[in-house]
Amino acid sequence: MPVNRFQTLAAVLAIATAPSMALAGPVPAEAGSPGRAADARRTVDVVMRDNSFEPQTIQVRAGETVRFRVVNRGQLLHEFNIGTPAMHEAHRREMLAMMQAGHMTPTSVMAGHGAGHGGMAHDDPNSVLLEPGKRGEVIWRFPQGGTLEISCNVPGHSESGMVGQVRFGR
Ligand SMILES: [Cu+2]
Repeated sequence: MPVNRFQTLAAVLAIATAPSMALAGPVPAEAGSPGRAADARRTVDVVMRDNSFEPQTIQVRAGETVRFRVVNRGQLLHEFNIGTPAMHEAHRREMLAMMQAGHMTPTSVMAGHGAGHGGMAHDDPNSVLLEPGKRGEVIWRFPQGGTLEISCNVPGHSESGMVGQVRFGR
C-alpha cells in the first residue's frame, strides 16, 4: 500500500512527540527566566536528602532574582528544579526515559547527560542534577507570581515527598 500524506504526517508527529533525550525545550515565561548573578541580592542554601528538600517552601518576592546553592547530602541522585506543575510532569517523563535508556542510574548520571553545565540531556537553566555529595547552583529570576514548585524529577522522588512550593510575597 502506498504511503499517503496522512501517514507521512502521522510519522513525523510521532517522531516530534517522542521523549527527547537531548533537549527539554525552552522554559515558558510563566516560570521565570535564567537570572544574572549580578542581580541576585539573596542566596538560599538548599539541602537535598533521600527524599526531601530543606527548605521545602521557597519564599520569593515578585520578579526577584535568587541564587540557590544546592548540595546533595543523600545517597541517591537528586535534582533541584524550579517550574510549573506541568513542566515538572513533562520533565518526569523525560527523566524516566533517561533512566530507561541507561543514561541515569538511581545514584549517578552518565557523563554528558547532566551533573553540571554542558550536559546534553540535563542542562536546563532552571535545574541542577547532582550525584551524592555534589554541589551546584541555580540563579533564577522569578515571575511576578503564579503557581511554581520545586521538584526532584528523578523517578519516584517527587511521589515520595521531594516536592515543595514557591510562595510569592514577603
Ligand atoms: Cu530526588
